[in-house]
Amino acid sequence: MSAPSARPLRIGITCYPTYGGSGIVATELGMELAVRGYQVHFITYANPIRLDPELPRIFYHEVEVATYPLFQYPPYDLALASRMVEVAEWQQLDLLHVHYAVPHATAAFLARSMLGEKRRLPFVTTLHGTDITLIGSDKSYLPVTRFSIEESDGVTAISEYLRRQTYESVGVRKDIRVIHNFVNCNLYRVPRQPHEGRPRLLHISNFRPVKRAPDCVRILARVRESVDCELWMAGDGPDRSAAERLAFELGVHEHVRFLGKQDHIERLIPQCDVLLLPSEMESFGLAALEAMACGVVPVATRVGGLPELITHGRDGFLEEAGDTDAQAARAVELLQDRDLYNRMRWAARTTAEERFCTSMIIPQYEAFYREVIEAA
Ligand code: GMT
Repeated sequence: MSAPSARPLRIGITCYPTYGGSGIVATELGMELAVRGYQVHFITYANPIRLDPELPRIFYHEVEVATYPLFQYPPYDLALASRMVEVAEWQQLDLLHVHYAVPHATAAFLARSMLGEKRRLPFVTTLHGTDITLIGSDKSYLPVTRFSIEESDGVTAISEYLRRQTYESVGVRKDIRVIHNFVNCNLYRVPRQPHEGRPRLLHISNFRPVKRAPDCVRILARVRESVDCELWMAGDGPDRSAAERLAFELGVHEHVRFLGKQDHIERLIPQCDVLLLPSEMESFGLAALEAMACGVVPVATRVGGLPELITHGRDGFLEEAGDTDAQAARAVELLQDRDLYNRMRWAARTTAEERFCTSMIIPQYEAFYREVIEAA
C-alpha cells in the first residue's frame, strides 16, 4: 500500500492517558503532529491529561469496558481492539501508533488481524521502559510481549539502552529504531528572573518504587546541613506516604511541599534550581529533559538511558542509585557555586535545544510513519 499523498495522514494513538512518561510523550507527539497538519485520533480509556482540547485536528475516542459478573478481570485489551477497528474504519486511519507494549501492541495486532485485507492498518509500537524492563520481561507476559513486538509493522525505543534491553531481556529479533524523547523548547524555557526565596530542589514522578522518591527526602536532609533550601515533590503514587513519613522522621517536613499531580509542569519547573531524579531505573528520564530545557540542573542516577541524556559534569550530575550522600554533595556543589551553576544550567538548556527539541525529533517519527506505511 502506498501512502495517500493527497491528504494528510490520519494517525490513531493509544497510550496510558493518566500520569506517566509514556502517556505524556504520546500526547505531546499527537499534538505536535496535529499542529503539522495530521489528523490525530486518541483511542484510550480517558482523555489524556496534557491534551489541549483547543488544538485543531485532534479527536478523542473513549474505550468503554463492559463489566459482567463472570469477569473477575474485565478484558480491557479486547474492548480496546474493538474500538481500534471501529475508529480505523470510520475515520479511515492510515496507521496506529501504540505507546507501551503491554497490552497496546497486542490490541493493535488483534485490530489489524480483524480488519484483514478490508483495510490494511499497520501499527508502530513505541517502547518506553517498564513495558520491557519490568512488565514485559515478567514471565506471565513475556511470550505475548515478544510476539506483539515482533508482529508490529515498526518498532521504536526511546533510548539505545532500551533497544539493547529489548533484544537481551525479551529476546526480540526485529529491527528497532531509536527515537529519543523530546521537549518543546518554546514551552519549556529558562525564566528571565531568578525565583524568589530559598534555593529549591524539585522531584517529579509518579512515586512508584522504581523512582526511589523517599531518597529525595534523604538528600534534602543532607543538603540542609550546608544550605538552607526546600524540596518540592510533584506527582503522586504508591511511595508518597513513605516519603512524607520519612520527612517527619528526619525532621525536615517543614521544608518539603508535596504538590500532588500537576497539569502545567512547564510553569512549575522554572521556579526551581535543581531536579532530583534518584531512580533505580530510567530508560530515558523525561522529567530530567524537561528540567534541562528550563535550565534546571539534574542530579540523577547513572542508570538505563540517563547517560544518553545527561553528560556528567557538563549539563548535570550522575551518581549511583541509592548513594544519597553523593547526590546530596552534588546538589550542595550546585547551590554553593554560582559560576558552576550558571555554566551547567546553560549547558543543560543547550543539550535540550540541540539534541532533543521537538523540531529535531518529530520529523524522525514522520519519516518512520511514511516508511512503515509504504512497506505495509
Ligand atoms: O516510569 C515512569 O515515569 C512512567 C513510564 C511510563 O512508561 O509511563 O516512564 C517510562 O517512559 C518515559 C517516557 O518515555 C521515560 O522518560 C521513563 O524513563 C520511563 N521510565 C522508566 O524506565 C522507569
